Formats: sequence, C-alpha cells, structure tokens
Amino acid sequence: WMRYDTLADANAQAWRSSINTVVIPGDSPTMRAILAELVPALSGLLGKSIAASANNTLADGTLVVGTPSTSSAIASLQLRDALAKVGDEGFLIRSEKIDGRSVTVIAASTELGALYGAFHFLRLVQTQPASGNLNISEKPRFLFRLLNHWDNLDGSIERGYAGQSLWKWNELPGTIDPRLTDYARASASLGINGAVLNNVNADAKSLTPEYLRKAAAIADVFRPYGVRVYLVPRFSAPIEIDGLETADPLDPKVAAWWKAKTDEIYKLIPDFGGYLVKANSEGQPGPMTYGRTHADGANMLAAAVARYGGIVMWRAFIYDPVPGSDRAAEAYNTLKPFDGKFAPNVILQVKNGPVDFMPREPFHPIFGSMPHTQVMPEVQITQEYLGHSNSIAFLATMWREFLDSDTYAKGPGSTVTRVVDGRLYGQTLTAIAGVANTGDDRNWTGHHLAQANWFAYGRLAWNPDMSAREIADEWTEMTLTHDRKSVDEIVRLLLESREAVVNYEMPLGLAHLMDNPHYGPGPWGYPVARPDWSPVYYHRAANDGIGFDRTATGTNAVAQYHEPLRSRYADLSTCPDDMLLWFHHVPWTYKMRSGRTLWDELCLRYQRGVDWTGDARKRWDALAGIIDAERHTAVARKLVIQQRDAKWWRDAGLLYFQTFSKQPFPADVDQPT
Ligand code: GCW
Repeated sequence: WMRYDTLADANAQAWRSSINTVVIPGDSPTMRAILAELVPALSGLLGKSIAASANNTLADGTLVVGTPSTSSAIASLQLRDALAKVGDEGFLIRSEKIDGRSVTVIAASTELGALYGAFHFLRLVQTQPASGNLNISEKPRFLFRLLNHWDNLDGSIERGYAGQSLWKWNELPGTIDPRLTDYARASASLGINGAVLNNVNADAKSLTPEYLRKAAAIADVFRPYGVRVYLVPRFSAPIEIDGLETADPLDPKVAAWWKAKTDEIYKLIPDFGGYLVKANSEGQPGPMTYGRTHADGANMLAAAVARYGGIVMWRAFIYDPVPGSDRAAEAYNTLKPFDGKFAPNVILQVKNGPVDFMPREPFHPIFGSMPHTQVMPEVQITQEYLGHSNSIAFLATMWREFLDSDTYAKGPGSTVTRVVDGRLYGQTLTAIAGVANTGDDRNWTGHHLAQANWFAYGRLAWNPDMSAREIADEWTEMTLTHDRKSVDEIVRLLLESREAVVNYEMPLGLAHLMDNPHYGPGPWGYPVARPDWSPVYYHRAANDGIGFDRTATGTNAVAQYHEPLRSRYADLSTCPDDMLLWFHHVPWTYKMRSGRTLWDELCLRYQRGVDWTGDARKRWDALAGIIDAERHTAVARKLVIQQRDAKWWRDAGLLYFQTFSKQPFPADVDQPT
C-alpha cells in the first residue's frame, strides 16, 4: 500500500492541481522521515515533481506539515484547542489560507502526530476525491497499538509463513537491513506504535548484553517512526543468565535482578516500551513455578519498568491439561480471582477467543468480567489456523465480529470495543496487540493479499469502529487498482473469504480440527503430548452426535458469559448456528433452522466453502490485466492451492465424521473421495 504509483483518473487530476510543493521545516529524525516519505510519495502519486519549497515560502498549493514548534505557519493558525483535542498522537488536516495563499496543513502537537497525519494524507490522495475544503481531525483510540513478533533468535518465526525473521540477529548491530526502515514506515503508516521483537516462548538469551545491543540497534531504526521496542523476558532469566538460585518473584534478590536488568535496557533503549509475558503456559516458566501467583509475577516486573513509564502485558493464554477440565474455561477461572490485584501499569493481554485463534470462536469471557483490571485484546494476523500464507482469509471481518460482540457486562451495548477502549470501565492504559504475519519474503507476508491483514489490523488499532468493507476498499485501492469495478470485486472476495475458510475447515462452531502443523485437517487425532491438544477433545464426535457440551449438562463454561448471552448460548433453540457445536453436543439428526438435519447442514457448509474457492479462482482470473501480471499470477497460483486444500478439508472432515453419523451424503453435495 506504499507503492505510490501514479494515479491516472480524473480525481487524480484534481489532487495534482491542488498540491505543488511541500514545506516541512525541522531537522529532527521524524521531520526528516516525513519529508523523505512525502516528496517521493506525492511525486509518484501525482506524476509530477514535488519538492520542498526553498526557504519554506508558502505559495498556492503548498502542503505544510509540522507542529506549532517546528512550523511558524502552523503556529500562526492558533490551533491550540483543536490540537489539544487530538492529543499526543492525533493530527489535523485542513485547507487553510495563510498570507493569502491557499495551502493544505497537516498539524499536530507532536512530530509523531505529524507523521501519522502525513500518512493519512497520502491515504486520502489514494482513496478519496480531491478537496480544497479539508477539515479532518483524527486520533487513535488505543494508547498502545502493538505488533507481537513470535520471532526466535535463530531467525525462525513460530507460526510465521512469510520466510525468516526480518530481524537479522546474527548481523546486528553491525549491519542494519534497510528493510527495518521499511517495516517501520509500513507500521507507522497505520499508526502502529510498538513492536514486541521476540517470541512469547522466549529465550533467556534475548536479555543478555549482546542481544540487548542488537535490540537497541533495531530501536534506533524504529524511533523516528514512533515504533517503540518491547521484549519478552523469560521468567527464569535470572537463573539462566546470572545463575541466581531461583526466579521467585517475591525473592528480593530476584526483584533486584529485574530492576538492574531493566536499568540496563533503558540505558540502551531510553524509550523502551516494556515487557510482554507468557507465564506458566505451554511449558513456559512463570511465578507459579515458584509457588507464587500471576499477580505476584506481573507486579514484580511492573515495578521494574514503572520507574521509566513502561508497561507489562501479561498474557491470559493459560491452560493446563487437568483431567475433565475445559480449556475454554481455564483462563477465566485462573485469573478472575485476581481482578483488581494487578499494578496500574499491568495490562492483561487476552486472545479474542477462549481457546486459541480458531477461524471462529465466541469472544473470550474475560472481556467484561474483570472490571478492575486493564484488559487488551490479542488477535492473530498470521494465519496459523486459516491456511497459513496459502489462503485468502481477510481477517477484518473476524475482528469486526469480535469487537462488536456484546458482553452485556453493563447491560446491552457493552461491546468488547467499549470494554477495551476504556469507555465501559474507565481503563486508562488502553492497548491492542496483533501477532504479526510479516517475514523476510519479498512480498512481506507470503501471500500478496495477506498484506491486507497487516493493514486491517493497524487500521482497526487506530479506529476500532471502521467497517471491514471500508478497510478492504482502502487497501485494495492503495495496493492493487483504482478501477472501481475491479476494486468492488476484490473487496467482495476479501469480505467473503474468512467465512469460506470457516465453512471448509470448521463450520457450525467446530474448532481445533487441524493436523499438527496447524495446516491441514486431522479430526481423527494424532499422537500429542497432551489430551487437550487433540482434535477429538474438541469435536467429541460419536454415534450420538457431535460438539462440545459447555452447558450445565457438560462443563458449564457457558456460565462465564453474562445474561442474556449465557441463556442464549445455553439454549439449543437460541444458540446461533455458528456457535452451535462450540456450546452443544447435538444429535446428527437434529433439525436445524434451515430445516435440514445437522448432518446435512454440516455437509452443506463444507460444500459451500469448497464452492467458494472455485468461484474465487474464476473471479480472480477475470481480473487479469487489471493488476500487474506478477502479482496477479502469484495470487492465482495460491488460489489453486486454496481450492485443493478446501477439498482436502471437506473430504477428510466429512468422511471421518460419517463414520459416526452413518448418514449418506446429501444429493446437493459433491461426494467426498
Ligand atoms: O496456539 C498456540 C500456538 C503456539 C503459540 C501459543 C501462544 C507462541 O500454536 O505456537 O506459542 O499459541 O499463543 O502462546
């Protein structure tokens, strides 16, 4: 979306005549970054040379960018109140008259705000009609808008499908890959203001002096773009790095070690953001390893960073293989007793759903259930469970569904968005995290269209009210084509894509049916270290039906939701079809709302998913000539794989489930082979 190819339509002509030069005074790294972005971007987009005007003179058609301190023209506009309203990271874009000249102004209180304004302006040029009457004010809804990178120090990426890590640890700090700057530009263009550099399954080595110097080199590149660096500390690092006898968070020697380590980090990275922690989960050490609680662990680290204004994001992804327990209920049960017990700079980072990043899950019941705790969502941009980088699955629709979910925590309208943006409980530190899908592949995300998910995450982190359609439209226009008919077609494909994947992988509320690399189907189960990692634990298919009973006759996890949602989910007759087998174990012959039996409906959903992939191929092929051949062909090839995979999922799922349902395939469904 930062190609800046020349715009060709009539609208472009109007932009072309309204912008002639730029005035971007100031010599800081951020002001230089703004200049370095706008000059080539506008020259490219408008197809004419746009230069910085000599001596910062204003003329008709000048674009002025800065703050009241960097620009006397902006200072002269007396924008103090309007700027105060948009806060530290917001900006104003206005058509103004200064000294009789018609100019466009991008103004902010801070240079970072001005940078975000510059990127917003470029987006306007690419997606909106030209206007000599601009009056825009924008500010981000969340304070912390982070990407989480599950990048390992050996260059691999856990659940990464776009090549190796962008951070070349072995070359740093001596060699700085220019793509680090491009990553920061792309992230900043969306308003992303933080990056957690290392995997939540952390290696203690990341906190050694050697690796901290490497992280500092990355931070130096990111700084002008406002992308602050965060790290994942391994909880047992005091033992592993410096031979302490314990990592017990209540041991004063341990707390002192973390304070000293944090001092060392801030000396190298003065704007270090803080820590993200996965503790006592999937084999990671944590406070419970030493007989302490999650609050003890989080608060000890929080004290170390609080002195610098840093934060601790403590993950709620906690579950243990307790016989008879329900993984979906565990995090809530473990953490809810600690509501109100976390330090003021701790934020609980909660995945959108209660199990994992399934193609569809209900929202995590912690949202709206811990009113005295700061809570932030974690979504997954990388498609661990949605076809890796081989499938189109535009995730804005999934995140929209999640953010719009009504928790009913304080009556109707208590949406997840309102819980996490501070409106419901007055939470002050608001944040959102997305597990990145970037890697060192030339196209950044493995699949060209998966760039749209990076983009969508950033746009929603800035404004969680944006519709999936608006985002898809922006991305498509900026990235692929301005041809309206083609944009509409691509947007439709994007908007339909996630539901298609749900249909051919795990329809009707089924979850966790995948094989071990989390790619293809494996509903029959396979050897796993823990029973709660096996698909059979989740689908519970048997001769009497299929699905996980989470009502009072089962694990009663449904009781973690507020009324009236709890009853709606718990009652078979009101539970939405999409959540049916998540909450209920249902007989194969159960009559669905559609009038079909559950078995026939399941078959139909799988078929619909497969059909979509065939249809998508045809529709994409018809776009040949509209998008450059290289990208068009690359996506077309991926669609062939996606269609193959969809059939694989359908055939595997249905043939396996048929061994229990013992029902024939309905006539309107292709016979699986
Ligand atoms: O679902 C699991 C993934 C793990 C991941 C974990 C987590 C980083 O399969 O690869 O570990 O979630 O979110 O911690």
